[in-house]
Amino acid sequence: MSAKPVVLKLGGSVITRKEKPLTPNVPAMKRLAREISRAAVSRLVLIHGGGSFGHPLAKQYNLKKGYRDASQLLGFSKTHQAMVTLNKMVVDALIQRNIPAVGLQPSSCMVTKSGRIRLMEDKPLKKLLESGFVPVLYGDTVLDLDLGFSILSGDQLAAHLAVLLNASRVIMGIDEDGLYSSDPKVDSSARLISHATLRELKNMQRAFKSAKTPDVTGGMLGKITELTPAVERGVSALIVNAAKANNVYKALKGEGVVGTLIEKE
Ligand code: IP8
Repeated sequence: MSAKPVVLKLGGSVITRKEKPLTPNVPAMKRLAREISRAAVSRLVLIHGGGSFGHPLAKQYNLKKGYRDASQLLGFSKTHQAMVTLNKMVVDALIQRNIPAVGLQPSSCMVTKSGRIRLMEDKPLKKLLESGFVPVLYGDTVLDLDLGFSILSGDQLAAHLAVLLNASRVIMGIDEDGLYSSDPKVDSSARLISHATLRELKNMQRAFKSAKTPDVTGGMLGKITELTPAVERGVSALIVNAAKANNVYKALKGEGVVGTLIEKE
């Protein structure tokens, strides 16, 4: 029997310069591709966020809440196309490191209902994985049964695929060391939580309600909310700082790493 897959999400704030529209963080992408290559995980699905490619455009055209008027159609196209461009850069960096990466467009195989994944043609993804490829998906603009269209976050996608593919682990690579007892940007007594059970996680959710930078798909609170159903089904979730060298490598290898491990109990 082949090993259970690992799902890795790379946050948009790690692979792009979040404050500069449409600007990739090329050194970070190259370093992460090296780390992923060194870790040589046998079945890996990669997902990346939008950062400065997806979010400013999605916000400008007010896409998340769905269709309001025809002027948004161009915004949908531009946002999707910016994500295609970012995805190509990520896939190129992986191929440079001899990883057989293949980009998959969520908008071409998924439909949401009120922002939640409702339909997915999953055969190409499953076949790619079985064949030894590394599929690379991303937060995307998608068609929505109720709203016309919406924004599908990479976090929702990562948790959804972890359940769908019966993954052993979902690793969330962000630009913080993990979950804190309160917001470390405003509270100097904030403490890094290295391990949390589902029950502790639910109690903790209130602490993350003060998001700093605008993020149309939710910051830390959104991450926790998305991960909860996957953890409930026995997938362990690990949040690590992917902006720091070797953390993603260690997380993929199952080595000790600074971060937050969330387990069912
Ligand atoms: O950065 C959202 O994905 P995220 C992607 O994972 C877009 O929330 C298109 C804004």
